Amino acid sequence: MTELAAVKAALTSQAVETPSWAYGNSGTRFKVFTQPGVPRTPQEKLDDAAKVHEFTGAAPTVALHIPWDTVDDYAALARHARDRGLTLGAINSNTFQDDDFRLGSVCHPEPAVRRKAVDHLLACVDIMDATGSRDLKLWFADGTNYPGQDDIHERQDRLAEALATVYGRLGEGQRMLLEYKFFEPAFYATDVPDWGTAYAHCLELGPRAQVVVDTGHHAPGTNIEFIVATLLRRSKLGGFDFNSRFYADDDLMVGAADPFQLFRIMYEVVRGGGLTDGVAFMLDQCHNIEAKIPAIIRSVMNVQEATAKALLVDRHALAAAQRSGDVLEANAVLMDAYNTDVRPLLTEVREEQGLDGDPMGAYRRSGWAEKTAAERVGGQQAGWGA
Ligand code: PSV
Ligand code: MN
Ligand code: MN
Repeated sequence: MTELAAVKAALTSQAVETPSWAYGNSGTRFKVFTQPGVPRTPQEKLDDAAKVHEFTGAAPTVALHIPWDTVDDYAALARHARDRGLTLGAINSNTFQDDDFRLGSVCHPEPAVRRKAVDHLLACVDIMDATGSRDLKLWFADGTNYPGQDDIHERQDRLAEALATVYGRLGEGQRMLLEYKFFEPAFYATDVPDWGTAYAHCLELGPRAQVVVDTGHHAPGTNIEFIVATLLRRSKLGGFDFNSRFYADDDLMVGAADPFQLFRIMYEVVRGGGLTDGVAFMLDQCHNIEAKIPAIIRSVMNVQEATAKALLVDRHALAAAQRSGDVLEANAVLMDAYNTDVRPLLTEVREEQGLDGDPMGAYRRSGWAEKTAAERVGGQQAGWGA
């Protein structure tokens, strides 16, 4: 295979998972804006996700959030997805919207509350069995607001115990992905604040527990690509929650604020073998002021562009420059790839797959936005950012 053919093959096989909650109405803590044509049911969210896949050819799976996407029959929901060329992706648990979880969920001081949280996580694994989902994605809002509020050490023990119970319930081929976030909603001590804490728990659990890197969950200036390289080196990178941020957990379109950072991350993914290693490339975004489906299409394209640039890095030239200590040349090799306009290449890749080379235009021309705006009245809130 020529080098160009290998790059094209890698781009064709890359899949980006879109989140069900990105299709619903969302906002900030100040205001949820409603948009015309927004889905009213989990099924309609899948109908919209199918459009993203139809025009990009690169978004075949959809993550669910429980209980936001509660249905009576999950196997039927999986069939609804399959009928539209999709499969159901990660099941995201939610232990942060119940009064009982005021002081935490799996780290709560009371055993009965911890049990309730663990029962929810086990129910999520039941859902995975019905949907055929591979990944259980865990993000805990647990933490404390004041020094002395609870015992930090003991909260880690409670967390480890809960994770071990759920890990033991995973079926063949299922994984547990543990997400970290440095602050919010807790402000003094978050129980899973960083990749190191998540990594330590995953290491203790076993090979099917891996870390999720949400790109919005770091302090400003954090070198996220270093974290990616470190986790990949130990086969502990389960996936990404992609989004972009200017300040904190902004949940804006991936690659919008800092496309160079996304390129640096994708370079480490390519370098570490993450493109073929089961790493899940998920979006975790909300589109509060922009039209949702085109924003998700744009996000998928942004991931593809960063990946294409990362694949174009001349690894031999880079290694030679690095070995000879040629700092400027090494940097130039990387920047050459970053500064390449990969849009014509991606247009070609799409056309070779029988797709329109311009996914944004193709979606606009499809009339889906007008059709859903006329047909759907009373769209569902995403559940997040309310
Ligand atoms: C938390 O901020 C988070 O990033 C977690 O991934 C959640 O699952 C997601 O937001 C949606 O609540
Ligand atoms: Mn996330
Ligand atoms: Mn987040």
